[in-house]
Amino acid sequence: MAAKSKSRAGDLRLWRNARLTTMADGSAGLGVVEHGAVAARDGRIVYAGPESELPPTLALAAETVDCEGRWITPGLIDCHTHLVHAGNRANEFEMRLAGATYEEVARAGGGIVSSVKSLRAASESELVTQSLPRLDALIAEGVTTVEVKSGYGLDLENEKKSLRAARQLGNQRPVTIRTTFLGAHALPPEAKGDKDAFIDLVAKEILPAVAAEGLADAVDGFCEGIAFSPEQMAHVFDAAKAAGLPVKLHADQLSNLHGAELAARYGALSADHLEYTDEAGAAAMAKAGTVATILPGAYYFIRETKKPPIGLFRQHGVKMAVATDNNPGTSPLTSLLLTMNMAATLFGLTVDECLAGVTREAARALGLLGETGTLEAGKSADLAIWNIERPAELVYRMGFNPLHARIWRGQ
Ligand code: DI6
Ligand code: FE
Repeated sequence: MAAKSKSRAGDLRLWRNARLTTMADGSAGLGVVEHGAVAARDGRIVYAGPESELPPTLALAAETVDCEGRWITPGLIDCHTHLVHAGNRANEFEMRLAGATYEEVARAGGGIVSSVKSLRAASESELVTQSLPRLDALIAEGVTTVEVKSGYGLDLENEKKSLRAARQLGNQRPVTIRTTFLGAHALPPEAKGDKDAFIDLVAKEILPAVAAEGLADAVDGFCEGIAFSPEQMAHVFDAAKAAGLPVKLHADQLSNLHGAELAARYGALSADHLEYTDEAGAAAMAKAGTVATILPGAYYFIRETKKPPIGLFRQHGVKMAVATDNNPGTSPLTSLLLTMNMAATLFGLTVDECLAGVTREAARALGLLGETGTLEAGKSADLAIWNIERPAELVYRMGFNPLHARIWRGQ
């Protein structure tokens, strides 16, 4: 008993003499607290606010860190990645530099299907080994939660292998991993062009089996001319619903198939990309509480020219998350800081929107807002401590990492 209470006391940690962006929902802007402190017990925040109002019992923490005026933000969250993949597609990058479009590359047998080949040839442990450096790059910038999608396996065994590899990443590093089943990402070669039959297989066999093994936290799909129709995606979403899993959607990235409205109709956690989304789509998302996940890395990399309708999202009150979309085909990007710069520079997001997009709104897009994404009592003590003078520096710099320390679940 004595030993236990001693170890509990040892789990009380305090970061003081800091400036906070609490990002608390409903607080103005970033929820800035000058002269702030954060206390955590057993990995959970028990206090975040002015140091002058810190309860005296917490001031006696076993371990106190003087932050010397540094800024503390919530640990960053990358809420949309295809981090688990094998090999790379630098060859296609060269083709595109020579003039081919993403759709042309895809139709010529390149694109997602070439990554499917590589992933199927890799073992689970090879996948983990290849993915860890990408995860480490995110972690080095203060990321404490990462969403990882499957979608390069496209059959039961390889989809399960991808999701197990993703879960492994979370065992090997101090980071929260959320997995998303993206079976409806592309048509595998063995489907011989029959999209309906493949979607049937995904909905009736692969998804239920993946769900039964608890390998997925959510279900996603690619709703696009080069991928699957809204009707086909609805079939997958019905299966997700039956399995009790929340849904997300790659929507309106290259054309307007009204994917945003479909996502909203299913109460999706998020709809992602959204370059071609129209006002009806934005209105439907607002009504459903579906987060718009903005992915400027893919927009930049494929040299898209149509920007997502940020003005409409603001006007309708759609919450916006910002993520890397790390993938080998359209966004080989492993910097969430640079992603914020792109969201600001390319799409005109404000500093506050960018920072909310990689913290509170990213948590919301994962259904994790009760758990992380803001500095508030009760949440996981996921913190990033920065060597900056003002929060705007996190968005302003390109390719510079001012992280001082990163805390995940209090450690
Ligand atoms: N949209 C994308 O940008 C990626 N997947 C998707 O649904 C592309 C993935 C790839 O090309 O490998
Ligand atoms: Fe994606």
